[in-house]
Amino acid sequence: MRIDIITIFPEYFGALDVSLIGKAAQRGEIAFGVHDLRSWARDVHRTVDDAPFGGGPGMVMKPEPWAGAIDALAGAGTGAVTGAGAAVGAGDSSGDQDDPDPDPPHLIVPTPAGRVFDQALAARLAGASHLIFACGRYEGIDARVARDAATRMPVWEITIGDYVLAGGELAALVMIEAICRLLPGVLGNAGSAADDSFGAGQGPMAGLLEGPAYTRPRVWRGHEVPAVLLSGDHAAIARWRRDQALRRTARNRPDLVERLSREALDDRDRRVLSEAGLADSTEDVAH
Ligand code: JDH
Repeated sequence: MRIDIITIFPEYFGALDVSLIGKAAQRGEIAFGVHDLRSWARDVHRTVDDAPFGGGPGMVMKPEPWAGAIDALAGAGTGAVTGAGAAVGAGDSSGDQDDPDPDPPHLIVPTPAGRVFDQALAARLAGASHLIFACGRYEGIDARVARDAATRMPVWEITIGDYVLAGGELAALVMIEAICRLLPGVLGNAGSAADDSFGAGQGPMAGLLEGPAYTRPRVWRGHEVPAVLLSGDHAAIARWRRDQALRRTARNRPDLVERLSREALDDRDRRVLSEAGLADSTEDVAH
């Protein structure tokens, strides 16, 4: 997979050199390109923002530098990255409307006004061969940039959640990590990404949060590991883990409990949930 990122703060993306994603990039499994939007600004001050039409607070990002960046990078899926100001000759058909790219890049625009990012969307985007992240600042990017790009490629306006960040960079990093760990060969532990379905997808724990995990020492600061986990009774361990998952989901994510199908619950599940339902949802982890 190729991932291009357009930003006025390239330094944020130093995080991509680290850990499993950094190693996958070193092995050539993911190709990252981090691009300074100001490279496509034309004036001596390299201006990328302007006052909003219609009035209001703050500044809006000007469309022209974004168009320059997106046009240059959208042709980069298979061949060389086209730099700012590179000539587009008469023989270059990359911009022709009657010659659509069979595997175009997907443009991802982090924005508080987007659809909410989730694991299903991460999995879909992990199937693309080229992603371009457009990381805005200020009050966001002139709306015509996404509208214009959508005539040539899929455009996704996405938020990572209901809180307000100062720009799209951290949202892009969150999405990139969630997407890249799904790519074959990126994870050190080959089973971990597939195991996600244990919680979110198929299987006995579908739709539930994970319960607690423990490792050595068996007693730490006076807190003991639950005895059932040391019992060697695999059926009892599975049932205990399910109880814990149900209790934690009832407490932290009542919206997920609502979505559980009736058939997915046995009598004991229902009893565990109704007892958990009596708990005060403001109780903390110690209760
Ligand atoms: C991209 C600029 C800053 C701040 C206007 C919006 C009141 C608009 N989950 C997420 N939170 N924030 C972002 C995000 C923020 C961004 C950009 C992504 C580009 N900004 C910005 C405030 C506004 N504001 C909220 N309303 C309730 C008006 C942009 C994000 C993601 N993904």
